[in-house]
Amino acid sequence: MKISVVGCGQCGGKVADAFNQLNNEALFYRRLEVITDVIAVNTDVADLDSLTSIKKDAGHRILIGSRKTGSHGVGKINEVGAELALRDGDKVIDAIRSSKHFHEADAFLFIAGVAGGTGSGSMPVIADIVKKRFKNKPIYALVVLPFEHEEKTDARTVYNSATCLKATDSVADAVFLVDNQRFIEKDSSLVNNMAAINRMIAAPFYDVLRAGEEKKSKHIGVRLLDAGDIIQTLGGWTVLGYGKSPLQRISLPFDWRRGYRKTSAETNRGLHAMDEAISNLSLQCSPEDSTSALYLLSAPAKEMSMNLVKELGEYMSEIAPKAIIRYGDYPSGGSELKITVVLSRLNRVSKVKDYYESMPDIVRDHQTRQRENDSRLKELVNASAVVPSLFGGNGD
Ligand SMILES: Nc1nc2c(ncn2[C@@H]2O[C@H](COP(=O)(O)OP(=O)(O)OP(=O)(O)O)[C@@H](O)[C@H]2O)c(=O)[nH]1
Ligand SMILES: [Mg+2]
Repeated sequence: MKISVVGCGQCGGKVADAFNQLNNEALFYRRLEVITDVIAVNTDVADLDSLTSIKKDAGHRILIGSRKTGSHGVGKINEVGAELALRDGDKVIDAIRSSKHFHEADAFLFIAGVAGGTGSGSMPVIADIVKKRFKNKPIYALVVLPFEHEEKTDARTVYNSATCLKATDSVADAVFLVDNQRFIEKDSSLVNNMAAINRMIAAPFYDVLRAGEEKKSKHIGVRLLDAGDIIQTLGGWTVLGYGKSPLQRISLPFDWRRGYRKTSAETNRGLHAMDEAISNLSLQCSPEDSTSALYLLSAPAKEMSMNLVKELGEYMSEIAPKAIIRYGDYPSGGSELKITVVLSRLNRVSKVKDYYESMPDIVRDHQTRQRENDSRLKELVNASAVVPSLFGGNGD
């Protein structure tokens, strides 16, 4: 499946940059591409300059609202991000239209961090403009949720997250939820390594897209996961997980047919990788709440038997009993068995619900603070009434 990627704001741009790097690598090593173009949109010129692999021209790094922000960002006010996107959205449409391979894209992927100002405000607005202009391509969004410490220290973080999530859900055909906090819970060394996190976000997604685009027969699976499967699976709130198991080679001379021992070792490897994928979901949620799911098994061809595929299918339907399950196998090289799981059409996502439910308190607190602030300022102005003015005075 081929996609056109648009990253908004710093986070969106950086994750889009990671997608672009993966695409360059796939082109170099495998002569295949799944991304037709990658565009970054920002109000902050320094953020655009810090990207490493996205093409440098004004059609790939698009600055919006520079007159209003002086090219320095919107400082977390996502309403301003939305307003500027509405005004300058045509720049993105022009860039998409002039992209050479755009007609090959099966869908759009919009990316943003929900907690900032530019990406959070502009991404849903740009996605909406693009949706109206290119009606026949599905719109997917990948949204990055903030770290816990960001939520705790600043109410604006939660405000931006809730408003962005609501707007994105109303525009996108599917919303991939990625929780930054999950990455540092698994590996604290990632705290200061955003580039590594971004690659971990993009890589499994890229694998799922790539499996159906392979051209060499040795990389084409028995059950190819193509654009149709992915589009049919995706809808509404969606999470993605990734797991792997090392392959221990059994190279006994008489191992010419699949004996019981090998089969069970192979199955255990598969189930282990699937367990890891489920416990590594991009946002904590219950697989039972998914009504549409897919998994991609990738390993060297000789490590993937029909029995393994069958066992994984049965296991997946135990984990997500209400879901229609699609799958694919992807014969790839390497010394690992990898499984990527997508759980879609989730009907319960407590993290999103928590954001929404905390809004009344946030708005009330904000209004109270605003009133307090206004009344204190008024007291100061009143007190200043007895102080002579330096402007337009009579000079005596
Ligand atoms: N995973 C990941 N998260 C990021 C990255 N950069 C920022 N974030 C997260 O994104 C949120 C902040 O959004 P940014 O994208 O920096 O903000 P912006 O859209 O540029 O908006 P303004 O700077 O306010 O104009 C926070 O929750 C950060 O933790 C990144 O490269 N990767
Ligand atoms: Mg920024």
